[in-house]
Amino acid sequence: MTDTRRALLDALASGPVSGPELADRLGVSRAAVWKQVEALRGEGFEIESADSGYEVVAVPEYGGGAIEFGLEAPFAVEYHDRIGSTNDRARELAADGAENVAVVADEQTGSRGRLNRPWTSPPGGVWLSLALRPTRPPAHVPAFTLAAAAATTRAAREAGVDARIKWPNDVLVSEANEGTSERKSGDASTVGERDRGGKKLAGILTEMEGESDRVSWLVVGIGVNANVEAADLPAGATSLLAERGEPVDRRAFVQRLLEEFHRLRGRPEEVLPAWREYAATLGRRVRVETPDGPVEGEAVDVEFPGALVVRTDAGDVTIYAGDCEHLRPV
Ligand code: BT5
Repeated sequence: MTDTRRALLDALASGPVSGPELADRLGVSRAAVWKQVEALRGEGFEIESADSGYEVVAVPEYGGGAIEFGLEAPFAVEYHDRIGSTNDRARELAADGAENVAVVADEQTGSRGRLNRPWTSPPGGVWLSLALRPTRPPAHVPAFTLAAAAATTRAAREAGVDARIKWPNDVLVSEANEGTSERKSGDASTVGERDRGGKKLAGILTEMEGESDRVSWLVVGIGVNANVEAADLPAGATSLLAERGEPVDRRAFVQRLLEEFHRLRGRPEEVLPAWREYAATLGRRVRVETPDGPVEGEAVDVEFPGALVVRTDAGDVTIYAGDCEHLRPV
């Protein structure tokens, strides 16, 4: 169903096209074409039918069809006004064999971050999960997370927001008072000379199923605080709306994000350079909480598939997973 809609939207995007021609191109009956056109009208598309055929004269502001119309990336979009978690839905679809489906919601009621941390998803955000089936081993999966972070950052920058990436997957906006200390009560082990590195604009949660040499499916969940008031977000968060002072066109934003992600996944050699270009972490003093304990030093590089190299007093340490905090320069 979504595949036919996507094919219909692609055909309509290039100009007026007649019913019989659409039926022919899509390999369905004319009645099926008419039904799909009616469904698009129901979604808010204005479609005129003249002698030259069907013509789209107005596209709805947001929604599945709106994102697919003119999208230069091969994703079908399943849109929900409200859902528990787009990652959960994408996992379901992926387990059923879906590929290149983007589940998008206006609001989530049970969304999560990494390690099952809560993720706040009020209406107006961009809550999006991609169901993918890459022909790569599980060891390469972190590169998809970096690609998603780079794509999100690029889309935010194109929307006029000075976004940067904090390793591995946080998209931040620098705070005007960057570098001021933030003391955390009850955390006596640290000097208190730390900052968050900025306010969090977006986060990414990647989940997968597979065997040691083969990924069966991958879900990349991207949460962007788009048209959300900062007051409706946790402390330390920001939104495109708050940074821009006006709402963003979510349809164009999601299209750019998907197109950029699609471009990067096809060019793995460009992922790290793209990530490095936007990195806020490289060159910074950091403290990373790893499963083996904290590591403190200067973040000097990121290596395939997404490991952070930290220069410590005891030499370089390569970190594959952890929570990273930017420290104030000494
Ligand atoms: C993340 O986790 O940053 C990954 C977030 C992924 C969310 C997307 S939305 C679409 C898809 N569906 C889902 O159910 N999830 C994905 P982590 O690095 O663990 O950060 C979580 C922490 O960020 C929380 O503990 C809060 O402190 C903070 N936080 C929660 N909601 C936030 C928000 N909307 N904006 C900024 N920070 C937030």
